[in-house]
Amino acid sequence: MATRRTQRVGESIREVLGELIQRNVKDPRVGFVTITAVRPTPDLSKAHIYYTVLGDEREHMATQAGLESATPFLRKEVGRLVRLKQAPELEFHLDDAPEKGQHVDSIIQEIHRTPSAPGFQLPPIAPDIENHLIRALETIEGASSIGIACHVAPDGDALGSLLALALALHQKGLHVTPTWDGDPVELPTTYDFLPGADLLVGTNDFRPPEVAIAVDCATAERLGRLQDRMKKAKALVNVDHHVSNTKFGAINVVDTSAASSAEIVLQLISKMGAEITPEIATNLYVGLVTDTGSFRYASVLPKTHAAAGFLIQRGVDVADVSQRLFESYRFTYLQLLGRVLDRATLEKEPTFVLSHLTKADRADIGVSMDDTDDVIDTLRAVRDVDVTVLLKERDDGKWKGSFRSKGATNVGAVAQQLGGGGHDLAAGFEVDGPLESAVESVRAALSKAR
Ligand SMILES: [Mn+2]
Repeated sequence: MATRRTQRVGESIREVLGELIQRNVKDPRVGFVTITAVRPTPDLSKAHIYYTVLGDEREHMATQAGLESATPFLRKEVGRLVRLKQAPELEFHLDDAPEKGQHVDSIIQEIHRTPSAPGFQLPPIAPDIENHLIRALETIEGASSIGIACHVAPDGDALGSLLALALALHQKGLHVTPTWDGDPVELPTTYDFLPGADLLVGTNDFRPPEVAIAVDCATAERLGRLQDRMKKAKALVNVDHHVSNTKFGAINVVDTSAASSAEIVLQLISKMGAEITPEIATNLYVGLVTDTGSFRYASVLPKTHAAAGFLIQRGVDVADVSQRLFESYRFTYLQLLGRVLDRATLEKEPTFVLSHLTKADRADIGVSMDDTDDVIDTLRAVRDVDVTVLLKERDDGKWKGSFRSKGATNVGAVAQQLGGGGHDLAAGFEVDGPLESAVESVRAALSKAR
């Protein structure tokens, strides 16, 4: 299966190789060569080069010999010009397809079908969770209709898990309606490349299904307006990884050792016997990579990476996904970040990094409150400081605060003191203005926490 990345690399190699052979290979044995196709292997360790050359069989053989002796030079140049960390091995094949019909394509397909390595296995799953998984499968398999919903304001794990499961059930010929409480049910810009969005149904069009599956929801409340309709199903299956999960389903496939719901969905889909297509793998990989902060959080275990390896082997274009997720900010985001960084102060007693963003800033730069979500991730990356606070002025003049902790302070508890809530490491709250008094409230709450 050629992924977009291998396709892109193949095209680049084809471009530079044609030039190189024409201009830099002086070997008189080499005739007038036209590169017809370049097929890199999925791991890019090798590229099969297909070419045609004018002349008879003797001239064909002379060209092949000439190209083979020029291969070390060509490989080095290709690596340099295509900017690959490791230049792929080049293997030249005379493409006599014009004479022999379509056979080159079938040869190529054959090459890519042959597994090159024993393959990554699915990571292990605890026996008790596997039991719940099997019960879930038995319920799902006989269902005439399956409704799946993730939580409101879905993140990468919610969307990736939802769409992967929907694609797999669809593949098995089951009637599936995936959705969430959204207005409208449309993929947020960051995730608009996720495959399977055509299966989504609107929140209002969702009817109580025979079997309902909630994904990535710690509580039934996270289903928002869909809660009642999901509960009306004959069976509600709860697939999640949150420690705080309330086991609200009739069947609860809750694995708190999983770093993402996507890993549990992967187990479910595999047990179902569905083929893990590149589309399904991409959705699940997005769930994994977003919920683990690109594999940086404490929740990451060997089995998390094993799941990633398993998915990459099934056709995830890692570079493409990373770029879309993490390098696709609009320029206004940089302007926003500039202001926040410029204003950042290192507060003492208690120690924390503080910055703020006003309503006027947003109007000035032309961004919405949603666009400011990721700013705190840059602020928090400071050495030897545990707590970071970002205050954002809302349209009504109140300050919306975000806390981040690296572990020494339970900012969830601090936020609670301020009437907010959240987790130990990430929490939020709201305080009244003006800025100075908002900062004082934060300082007071943080002082009590230590
Ligand atoms: Mn999650």
